[in-house]
Amino acid sequence: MQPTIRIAIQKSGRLSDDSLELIRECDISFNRGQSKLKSQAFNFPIELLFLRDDDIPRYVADKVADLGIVGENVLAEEKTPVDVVAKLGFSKCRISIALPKTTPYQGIDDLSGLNIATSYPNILSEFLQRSGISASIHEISGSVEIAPSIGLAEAVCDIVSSGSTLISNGLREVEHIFNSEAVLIANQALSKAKQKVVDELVFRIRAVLKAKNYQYILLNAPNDAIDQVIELLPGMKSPSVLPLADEGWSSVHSVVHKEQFWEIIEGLKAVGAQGILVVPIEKMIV
Ligand code: PRT
Ligand code: ZN
Repeated sequence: MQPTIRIAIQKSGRLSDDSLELIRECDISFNRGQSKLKSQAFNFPIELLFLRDDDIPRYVADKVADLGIVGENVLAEEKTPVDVVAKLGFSKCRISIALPKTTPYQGIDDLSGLNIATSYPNILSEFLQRSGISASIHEISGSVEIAPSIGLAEAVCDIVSSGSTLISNGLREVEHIFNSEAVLIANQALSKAKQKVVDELVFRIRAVLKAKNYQYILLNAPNDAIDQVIELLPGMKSPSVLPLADEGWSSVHSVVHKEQFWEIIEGLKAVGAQGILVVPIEKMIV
């Protein structure tokens, strides 16, 4: 019998919805009561544990959970010994240093001697060391953005996503020091049996994540344009070409990367493709 693995997920916050959605997209079903601390999946040997995000790396390192989903910022700050199994592509943000917009800034040397407020003292101190800058770090646990206006610090180092929090506090981003997104982490000493279940889950996650970047495309094209169509549509291996009942025409099926999509469509129209259908892909195994 397969052992049940445990995955730690943020109880409520910016990582929660996307983490749960990813598990559901892997066709794993579970009930989540509002105040529940754990939930057992019905159709996969996994239990979900709902925790504060900052506690997740420690719980995984201590084997209370086998896996966890957490931001790279938390991981880099805590330096907990866990394995990063996969980048998950959501909760993207950066850690930046910001100054009051009235403070002149020519370059990184202007940070020398400043008092910088942050909840990320380790990430900040590594950056300062790397850059050869000597500055004071004032660690605070929240509302970092108000530190300059209340006279607590001359600069801040905090998470930025849209940048609107900085702007509304009269601050300006001057150095972008760390990039983060949600990652799947694992305990470093999983048993063979648990590793097998983890591998099964990771296989599903990769298939779901890969599919998010691609779309399936179907179109009709005159036979004399097929070579040009194929050149435009690389596909996973090469496109499928099927004859249409209408003589002289074929149907072409392929997969295109979302980033190249509109460019490719223009090319396809130009060589005579018609009836172009584009459908989302749920899972992609290559
Ligand atoms: O309660 P718990 O401890 O579990 O949650 P939390 O409050 O510590 O974390 P939460 O839910 O706010 O964030 C969880 C993770 O989401 C973070 O560790 C990051 O990896 C990621 N993330 C992505 C963000 C943001 N975007 C983000 N914008 N975390 C925080 N912010 C905050 C930031 O601190 C600042 O106050 O949003 C503000 C800036 O946002 P913009 O859009 O105005 O720039
Ligand atoms: Zn937290």
